[in-house]
Amino acid sequence: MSTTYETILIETHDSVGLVRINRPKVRNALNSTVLHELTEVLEAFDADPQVHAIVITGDDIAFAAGADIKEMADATAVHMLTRSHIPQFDRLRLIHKPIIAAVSGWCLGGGNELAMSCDMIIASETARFGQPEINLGVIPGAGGTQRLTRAVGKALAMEMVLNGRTLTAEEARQFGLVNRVVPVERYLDEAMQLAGEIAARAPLAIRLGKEAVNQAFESFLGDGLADERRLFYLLFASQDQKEGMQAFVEKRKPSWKGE
Ligand code: CO8
Repeated sequence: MSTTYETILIETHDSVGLVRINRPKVRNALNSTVLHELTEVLEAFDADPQVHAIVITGDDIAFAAGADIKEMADATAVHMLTRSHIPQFDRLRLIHKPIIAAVSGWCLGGGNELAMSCDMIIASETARFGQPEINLGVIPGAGGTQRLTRAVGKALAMEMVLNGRTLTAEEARQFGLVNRVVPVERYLDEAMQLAGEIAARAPLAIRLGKEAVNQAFESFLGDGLADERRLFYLLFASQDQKEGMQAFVEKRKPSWKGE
């Protein structure tokens, strides 16, 4: 992994990898360089045995105000089809380790799609969520119509996609888009703490638990139930399952090996 990037900053804190989108002058708009660098770092964290969970954040003013409109404004349909950076989102879907979005300020368009591609969202009280693409004469293009609808339901998703309605952090929590809302001074610490707690748990169960919950989003119920059962059975081939259940029986803390 290269240590310096043009548009993001990376750190590791114990077993948590942290990525900050770093284009504050343009409200962290996601140009092709951000998406390329972000994907590269997430894949590197995914492959790093020292990292067990990942946090993505922006800054207090913006998580990300969407795709970079200036980069896209003159694109043709053929350009978008053949050279768009949206397929990077498909690579994000393949990350095995849990990813938490720590969101403050604007979380719009592709920024909201990025946050929703993460596994959980911790929001500051100042966070604002929306899919304002309709104001630009387009629609969400990186999963917004699908993930938003599954998260908040059809009626509200329609209002957001067709009328550009934005949600306050508290509304987003009530509608199930975000896990919790905390003061702006705390959102990153809160996300790092949650990531740290998850990172200390049994790695194989975390990986398969993420896969199983995502199946609920990405398959019909019957397929999801069958997949969940298969993954559940599979964990009984791990030492961590033996250790976890034995530790419970012996009333002691388990020691996870990731094997
Ligand atoms: N793209 C490019 N530049 C941006 C963007 C953006 N999305 N958002 C803000 N900026 C720039 C502004 O142009 C401005 O630049 P400059 O200083 O050079 O004029 C600077 O950031 C500051 O912006 P504002 O002065 O407008 O700041 P405000 O605090 O007044 O407003 C807002 C902040 C509300 C975020 C406002 O900037 C805004 O509405 N931005 C556009 C939001 C938007 O429409 N997002 C959707 C974009 S389309 C999209 O995401 C499609 C997704 C499909 C695929 C996704 C792939 C990643």
